[in-house]
Amino acid sequence: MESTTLVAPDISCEHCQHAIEGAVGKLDGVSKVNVDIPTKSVHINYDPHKVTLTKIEEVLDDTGYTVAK
Ligand SMILES: [Cu+2]
Repeated sequence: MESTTLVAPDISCEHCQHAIEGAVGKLDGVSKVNVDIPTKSVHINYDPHKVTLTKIEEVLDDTGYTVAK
């Protein structure tokens, strides 16, 4: 199990939090996703054998929250 923190500058409110937690949380291999609104960050625990970081970033992008590099 790996954990990572991604920053998505478009996170601004609880709606964003719920949208992200719903979209990323339903990915196979993601065991935990927590959005912190003040820091605009997404903490994710995932199994790299089941889901890649690239895939997670794609889902965030599709949901409207592009990850800052
Ligand atoms: Cu919002």
